[in-house]
Amino acid sequence: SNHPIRRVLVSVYDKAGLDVLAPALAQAGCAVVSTGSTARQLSRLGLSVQEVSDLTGFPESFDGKVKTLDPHIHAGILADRSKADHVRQLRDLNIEPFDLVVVNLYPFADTVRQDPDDQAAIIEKIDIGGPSMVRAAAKNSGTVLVVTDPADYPLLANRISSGQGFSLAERHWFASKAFSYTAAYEASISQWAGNHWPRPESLDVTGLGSPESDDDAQGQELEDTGLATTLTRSWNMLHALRYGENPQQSAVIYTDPLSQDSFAQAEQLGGKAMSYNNYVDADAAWRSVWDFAPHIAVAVVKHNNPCGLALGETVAQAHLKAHACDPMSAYGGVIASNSPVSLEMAQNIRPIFTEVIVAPDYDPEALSLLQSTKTNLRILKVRRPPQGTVQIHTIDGGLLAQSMDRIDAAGDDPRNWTLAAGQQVDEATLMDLHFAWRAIRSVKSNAILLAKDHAAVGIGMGQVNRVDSCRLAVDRANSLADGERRAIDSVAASDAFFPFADGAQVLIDAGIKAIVQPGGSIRDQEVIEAVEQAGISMYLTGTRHFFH
Ligand code: 93A
Repeated sequence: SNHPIRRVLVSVYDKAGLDVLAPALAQAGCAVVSTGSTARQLSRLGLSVQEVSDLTGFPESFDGKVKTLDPHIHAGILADRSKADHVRQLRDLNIEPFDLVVVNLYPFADTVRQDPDDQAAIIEKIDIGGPSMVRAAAKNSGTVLVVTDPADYPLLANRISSGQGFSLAERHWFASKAFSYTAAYEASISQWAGNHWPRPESLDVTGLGSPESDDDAQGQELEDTGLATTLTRSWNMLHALRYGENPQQSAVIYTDPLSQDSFAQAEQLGGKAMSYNNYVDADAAWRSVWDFAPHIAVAVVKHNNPCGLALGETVAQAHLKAHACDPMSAYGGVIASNSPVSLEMAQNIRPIFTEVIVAPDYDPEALSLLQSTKTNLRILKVRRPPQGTVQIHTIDGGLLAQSMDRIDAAGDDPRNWTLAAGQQVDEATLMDLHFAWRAIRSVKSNAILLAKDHAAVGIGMGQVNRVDSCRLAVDRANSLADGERRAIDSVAASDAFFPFADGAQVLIDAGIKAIVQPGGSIRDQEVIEAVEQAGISMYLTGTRHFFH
């Protein structure tokens, strides 16, 4: 079933590798048909080619928008030579079939990345003729070979020169690759269009939601987050990772072809290759520090949870305060900063075993210190704050998608908090409550965070009841080597309401001075009474920040 490759159609935007292909085609004496600038390039490489316009008798027209959209091309790709009837039609119509189609498409995603708002330029890069040829050739892979990836040219050239051709199974594999290529291409276009062309008021239809859902407002809100378009998103495989969460799991990292300078596209300036867990933890840390911008914030994250989080006058100070929260857990952690890393901070990190550091930039002396003294430390530079708007969670046979939780709800602004118990606190205490409330967003539920001077001092996370999270937070705050009881006079934040007074009582007994929590439990009154009785203050936000 190895068809000899005699007649070839080449139309490529990316001319890379044609120098590998042209000599093989020439040597094998293939008849080559090609579009404008591809034909010119192949001629320069010493190959004689027939211009598509010569074959079709129709000029490349409308700025090249109509080049290969012609039966002389498509009949030549689609005719099934295993059918006598098709062979007869080819002869009657005087059309010669193609054995090989080599195409790559206009660079749509690259053009979006260059300027997502240059609509005219982007639309110009929606390739029509290219995908048509690729899909036609892939559909007819029973007889036609389609090649869309310049990385495959060396193999292709080799088989052509040796006269070996390709087996049916091989043609099928290339066809499958080609379908993935056009599918990803369409997905990029759909994603861009979905983000840029929202449904106007004049069209009274909701693209999302079940037929029985009459909640138009919610549907519109979901569309506005880009959720619907995210579901059609194509991803670029960046590379395979050594393994997944555990060595027996395989793993790959993908990036969004339309975004740039994102965390997934971090520039690595030193250290070993990033692992799956490194990516998970560093992403969590990176996201948490940006909840505090424009203030300087540093987070230390372990197993997707902060074990330290603090603001500082300087980045070095913020790091020292974050590290001091739980120095034992910080061992082998990930450090994220929302401000450039200074030499002083780098000097402080030097003795601490750290897996990853991620920051928008590094002072040159800081970078060279880290690079020269901590050769295993993965040093990541990420140019832009987190851009993500949608979170996806797979379930068996499906997936859940939701808009990203941010610190921008009404209840995240202290001016909208309700004082439910005790006196209004002073300005400094209120600022600590505000800090604790922002910090709790990053902590896995059930989450309790104690804070002092814009720094976490005790974090209880991931427990299956809130009382244990309270105990853990207090215990961490009070278990420093020097015996200081940091829970005393700290403030506490809870990511969701207290279902009973018992958790709050643990905090009260530890000597905290104020609590911020969403409220909304049917037993709020019990909690309020316990707090009243202790003579401390409690604010209700009305917003919760579960993070599972
Ligand atoms: O504008 S198009 O959608 N119209 C076409 O008929 C057509 N045929 C091929 N774009 C078309 N192509 C694309 O042109 C190919 O996919 C390829 O990317 C590019 C090659 O053109 P040139 O050889 O002039 O560089």
